[in-house]
Amino acid sequence: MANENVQMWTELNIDLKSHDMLLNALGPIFQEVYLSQQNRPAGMGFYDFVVGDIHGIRVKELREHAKNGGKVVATYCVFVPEELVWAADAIPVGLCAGTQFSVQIAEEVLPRNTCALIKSSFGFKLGRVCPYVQASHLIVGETTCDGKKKMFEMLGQLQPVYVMEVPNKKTERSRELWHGEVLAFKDVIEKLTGNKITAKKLGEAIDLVNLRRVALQRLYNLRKNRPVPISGKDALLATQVSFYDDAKRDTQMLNALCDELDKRVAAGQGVAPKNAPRILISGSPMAIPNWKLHHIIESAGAVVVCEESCTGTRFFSDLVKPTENNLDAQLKAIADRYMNIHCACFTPNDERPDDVVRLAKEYQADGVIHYNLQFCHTYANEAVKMEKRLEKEGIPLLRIETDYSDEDAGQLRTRIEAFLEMIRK
Ligand code: BJ8
Repeated sequence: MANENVQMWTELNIDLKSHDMLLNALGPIFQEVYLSQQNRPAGMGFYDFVVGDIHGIRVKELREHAKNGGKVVATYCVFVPEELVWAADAIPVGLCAGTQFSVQIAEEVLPRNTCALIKSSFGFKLGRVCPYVQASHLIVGETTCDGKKKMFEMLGQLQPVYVMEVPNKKTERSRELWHGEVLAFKDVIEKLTGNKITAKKLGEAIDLVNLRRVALQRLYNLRKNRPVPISGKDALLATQVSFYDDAKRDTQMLNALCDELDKRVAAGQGVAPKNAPRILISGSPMAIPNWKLHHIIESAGAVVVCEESCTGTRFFSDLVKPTENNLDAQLKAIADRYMNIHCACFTPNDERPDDVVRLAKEYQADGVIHYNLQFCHTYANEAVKMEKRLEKEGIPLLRIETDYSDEDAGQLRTRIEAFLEMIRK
């Protein structure tokens, strides 16, 4: 198996030496963060297995698909409508961008004062250490923030890139622009794959992705219980894997995990004591293997019950509304659904603090930790607004700005412990 993988990575032009270093670093981190947890649901075994062979089995499936003439489309943002990719018999893959390892590679080219997510994304390509990037026929970017826009220009010199224009406002005119972008994306995917997207195929793809969203909603709803039946770390991992696993299998595995959690809830069984502080995290997405903040919070005796982020509720809260079997109506429903993602790239974006207040109540959160990556101006600015809004609501908030390195771990631990102490009183 290991030899098979090496051969596959060689064919994908992976830098084997660097890649070995990356995988060798991941193992001990996963052991410390995940496998050391007590009382985990048995259903997490699937996710442990996925991470254990993170660049193996799934990449092999993508390669098989490509050998049979299929295409692989890589994305970085939840704004890219994956339904259109599935409908053309291509496979979408949400690329990870959560490791300091690739940040260091990217810093040879990108300005240091760029957010870690952008640097990590670019470093994976520049260093040829990610088989998912290498196996993709097209990378789809978006104009959500300036750093990403400019990074995609450089990425386009190394691999085919297409950029969708995400508007910055939520006006009627912006919605029309976005609708046009969705139509243009359909043409791009049809041209890439040589397959026509029909109403039948798109209807099936909408159902496929909606079912996965419903399964994730189910998982998150279970976290509203006290005691909470699954750790924040495990729920985060299950969400992260949903970005690149096969959607049908992923839905099955999520539902199997939820069946088990239902039983835990019925038996009053939790992963933390009933009175453990419950934390809602709000802010930038956390791509694999970015588990830093969850690990610090949960090691300090609290439990993360919800993430208001694109690796959390923004990924699955809204479904594409069912329409008649008509392509125009389906494309409009897709455009409408995606415009409901309250990313900080929008101005104004008052819906996001509204969401956080609502979620904090629904999940019985004792406090909110606002998380933004260093050098991300949109989320850093929204943190100021969020702080004022939550103060009015009487919900404690801690603002954290960090990156992927471990340099500030000690300082973060001290601040988080002090915050938890304050909440406990
Ligand atoms: S829809 S949150 S996934 S853009 S952290 S790269 S904003 S400088 S990630 Fe995002 Fe789509 Fe929005 Fe969600 Fe720029 Fe900020 Fe970095 Fe960011």
